[in-house]
Amino acid sequence: MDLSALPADFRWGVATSAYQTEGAVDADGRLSSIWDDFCRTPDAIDGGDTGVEASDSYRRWPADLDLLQRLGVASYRFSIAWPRVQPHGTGAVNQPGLDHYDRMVNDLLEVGIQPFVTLYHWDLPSPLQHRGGWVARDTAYRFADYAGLVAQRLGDRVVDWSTINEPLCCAWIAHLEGTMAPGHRDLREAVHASHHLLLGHGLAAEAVRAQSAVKPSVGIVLNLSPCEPASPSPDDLHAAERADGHTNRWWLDPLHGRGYPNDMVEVYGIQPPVQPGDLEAIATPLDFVGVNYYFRMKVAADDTVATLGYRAVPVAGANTTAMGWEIHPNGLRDVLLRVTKEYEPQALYVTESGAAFVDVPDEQGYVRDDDRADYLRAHIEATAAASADGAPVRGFYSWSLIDNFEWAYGYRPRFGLAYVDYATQQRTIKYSGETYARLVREFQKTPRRA
Ligand code: IFM
Repeated sequence: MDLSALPADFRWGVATSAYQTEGAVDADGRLSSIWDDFCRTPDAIDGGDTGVEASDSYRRWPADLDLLQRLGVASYRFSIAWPRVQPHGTGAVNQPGLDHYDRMVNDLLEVGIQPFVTLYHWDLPSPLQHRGGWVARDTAYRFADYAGLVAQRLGDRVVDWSTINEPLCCAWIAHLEGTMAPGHRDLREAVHASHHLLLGHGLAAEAVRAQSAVKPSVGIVLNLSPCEPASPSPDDLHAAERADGHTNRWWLDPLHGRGYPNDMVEVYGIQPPVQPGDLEAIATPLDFVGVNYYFRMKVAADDTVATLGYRAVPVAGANTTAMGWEIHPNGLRDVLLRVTKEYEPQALYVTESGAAFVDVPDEQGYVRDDDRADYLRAHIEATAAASADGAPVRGFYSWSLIDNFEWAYGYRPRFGLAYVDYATQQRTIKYSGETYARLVREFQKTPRRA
């Protein structure tokens, strides 16, 4: 594998999020989040699964730290649970909740692993949802307050911060498609939520900068997909532009000072509720853009689909993961180069790349997941290819450290580099995890350009 284009200080990491892994939903003063509520909604989650236990990471942090060390990664991207730190979403810090993350940061630094903190990975405190959630402008201000409180405590040691993970999911999937918390289906709500998420990002980024004792590197994490027409017909070409607007440009444009794309405002027929100063706040300079990449989209025009007028079509003959997502590593190269060319970011991180496959553990709990190892290698190669062509990509985070709660899909899809036996919560590094550890070791041994 040719990784020579990657910089010498390229950062190898793994990622998780709080609600997907922690469990312990009542511990140390934590209160409910919208995902706890959504999991109680009949038929919302496959198999009626919930995050009540998840991978028990809140209590098993030492075991997860041990895995991180065995993988030899330089950085751990994890999220902080807002409902642990500020259980009501406002007011004073719940110290025991924040103490947990303080300990994690210290433990990571002690073994030479850089913490990469995500402030919001979807677990909005329920009391804020009762006041309108992200549809309400006030939530953006509450998010900035929370971000400032966390930075006040951790910002003397944490350098890398991402504000929001995948605003696309929080706005479109959670408020338009209705399959993520809070499970609404309302275009106006979705557009308003999208604006308040971006505003929350901008205000929170400034709060982190104001409260950190060491100079922070602050960015946002977007799930981006190349959007390609299913055929060369003009209708499909326009459909692909709309898909790109909805998936990529709606986020990238305002974050880079270009405001919301007019073509999409027209498609939605709804103006985002922009107030004076908002677009400037949203366009606060980004130290990096985090890219989560899972699949490309092929789209065909379809008048029967409300508002957007397109549908995703399967790619003939494509290999797919257990999620049914096409395996297309070149799409990662494409999105990294596209962001580089059109938005000129300071730095890029691949903040998530990974795949669910059907894992069959042997008697010792070991999973020989060649499919996931191949996937990993191919996406790392695509990252190196983007770097060779000029993308300022500084790190790669595999999703995920361990198997965890895959939202509405429950526990069936497994993305981990380590297998979790949910009956015992025992972790066993899979073949893909060993492959990643080997690759990281080899990379560190090979001399490279500075
Ligand atoms: O598990 C999710 C994660 O929470 C956000 N990015 C995509 C992953 C796989 O679906």
